[in-house]
Amino acid sequence: MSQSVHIHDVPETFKKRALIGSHRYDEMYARSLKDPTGFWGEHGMRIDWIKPFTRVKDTSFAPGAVSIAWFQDGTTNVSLNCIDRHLAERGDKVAILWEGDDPKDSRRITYRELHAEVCRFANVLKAQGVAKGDRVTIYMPMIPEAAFAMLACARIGAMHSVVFGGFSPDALAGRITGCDSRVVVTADEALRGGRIVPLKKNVDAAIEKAGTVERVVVVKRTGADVAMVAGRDAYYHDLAAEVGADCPAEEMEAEAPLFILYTSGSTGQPKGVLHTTAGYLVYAAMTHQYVFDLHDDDVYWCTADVGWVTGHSYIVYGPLANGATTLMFEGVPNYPSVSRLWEVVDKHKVTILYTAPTAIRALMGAGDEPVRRTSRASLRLLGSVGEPINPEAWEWYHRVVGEGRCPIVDTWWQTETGGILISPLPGATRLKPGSATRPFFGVRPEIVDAEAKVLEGACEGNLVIADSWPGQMRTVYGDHKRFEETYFSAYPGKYFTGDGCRRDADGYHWITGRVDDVINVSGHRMGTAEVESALVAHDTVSEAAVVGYPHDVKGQGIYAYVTLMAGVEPTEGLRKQLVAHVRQEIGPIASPDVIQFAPGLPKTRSGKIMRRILRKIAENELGALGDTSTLADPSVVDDLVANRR
Ligand code: 6R9
Repeated sequence: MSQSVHIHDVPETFKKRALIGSHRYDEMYARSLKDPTGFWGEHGMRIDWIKPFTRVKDTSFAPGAVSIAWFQDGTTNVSLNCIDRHLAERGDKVAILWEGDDPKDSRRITYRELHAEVCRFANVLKAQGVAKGDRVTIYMPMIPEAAFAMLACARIGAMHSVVFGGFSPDALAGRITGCDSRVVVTADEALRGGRIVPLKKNVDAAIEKAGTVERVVVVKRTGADVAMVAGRDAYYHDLAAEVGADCPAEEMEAEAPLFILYTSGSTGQPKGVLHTTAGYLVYAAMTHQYVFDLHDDDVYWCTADVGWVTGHSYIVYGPLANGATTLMFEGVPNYPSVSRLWEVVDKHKVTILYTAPTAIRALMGAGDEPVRRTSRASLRLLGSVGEPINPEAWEWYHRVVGEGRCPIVDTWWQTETGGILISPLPGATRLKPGSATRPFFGVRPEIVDAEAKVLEGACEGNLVIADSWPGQMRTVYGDHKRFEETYFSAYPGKYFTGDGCRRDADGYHWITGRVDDVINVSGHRMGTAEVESALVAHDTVSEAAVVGYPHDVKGQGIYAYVTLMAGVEPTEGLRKQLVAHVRQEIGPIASPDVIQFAPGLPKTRSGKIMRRILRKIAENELGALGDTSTLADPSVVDDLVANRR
């Protein structure tokens, strides 16, 4: 296998100019493991402190006593670090470069303007009664006001919970009540790919289910005439006119909560992943600087949505903490044409582009010409995130998009990890297409087998992390027990990632995908349990089992086996209804690609659904069904195979 891997050397340009070369990586990595306190004590100084820390690392993964604190006796404020401290030297530098859905729309917001905008937004929130420790739900399009709202929360010490604008009212309601938000920040409508998303209307529907909301702040995006509830809803521009553009930043403890971000797991409803102040920011800023080899003149573009962790760490917090110019894109890669990404690169002279394999595969499918007709001469580095990137897509991204000149950093990490844990550093790491390569400083990945034995050398198994790093999530909001059970019980004393991983003889890591019941559809994380519970909530459905299967563009598609209530006819119309029902319950990203009506599901005698078999059938690996003799009724398998879609 390793013989067939096409290795890409570090380009000369990066050898000369990169922040971290290969010797320096080896040295720094070794030190970070040998002396974490000394190492992070130094790197903790990359942010400004109000009161400096004296303690560095207070972390324990011990069973029943997991607790994680970094720099805990220091105080600071994230918005001071992302804005105010840059004003003296970079006040006129563009902080946020916004590209609208319509190629004619763009905005440049300097650090000085960002300061005024965020202060004003913070004062608006305060006037709505938001105080330190409160939770604010942000349900916004990709417009600068989304970032202003996040930073405004950070400035006054409120936690934000950003909910992706593609989620349905029901999903939004669950996330509002999950953290008892009294205030929601939204926009009248979102605009994506020329299409309208009725955000305010969705908020109204969500609030009917979630009783906690007292105030809705509505930013005007399209100017549509939306319903406003008197006493509850107000337009941002009206509120902003009544407050000043100066707002002092709250002094926050290092471990004060910064944000909650809901993410899918293998069981139950989405969990509120909690990140805190200082460790998160140090880690987001440091990974952003080193992984992207950031220089002061870079124009950096991450195409994620702020509704996902990638948008938090690598559109907003990491880049702004580093005083970078971060591009924020409202649109989609194929509107108005499949050349859009490359046109935006040329228009704004983007130097670093960070996107997802699903976008790369979709654009690769449109051929080379839409790329070739643009220049892309400004690009010097490419990045990938969200799911494994197949070597074909990697090579296309490298050869066609990057003209063979730009290294690709394939960055492996998770909502829970706060920042990148495994990735090449472009000036230090020879690249193997499809491999996330080596750990970042301070990160101790291990590969374990089912018996928790740590495997050495070249091996394959489950990926765990043996010690804490500053960006790690601290708890599941309001449910520390669930935090311990989810991440620290499978391999006691270690953080379990939920991913499988192969390590080759060079110590390179190849993520093989989730080993739990989480699927990754176009880089979006989805719990099969969530889709199942949406399906069984429909009147006609008695039982449902959902698995992932390989999909050319999305990475994984959603395959649902559905058992109907007695007497219900399995029609095409019903199939469409069920897909629509899941979209309504969760959102379009959860739409099943395939629904197979199944009179029975394969179950063990104790009633447990054998997902392994369902996965094999969905993958069309019918020869590999394995032992079916332990099933309560082995004949259901024949029916499933015969009616495979
Ligand atoms: C950042 C983010 C996390 C899951 C993760 C893994 C998959 C992310 C990857 C990757 C292979 C990469 N994943 N990056 N797999 N190579 N470079 O995506 O967070 O939405 O929480 O998803 O995504 O399976 O466990 P999140």
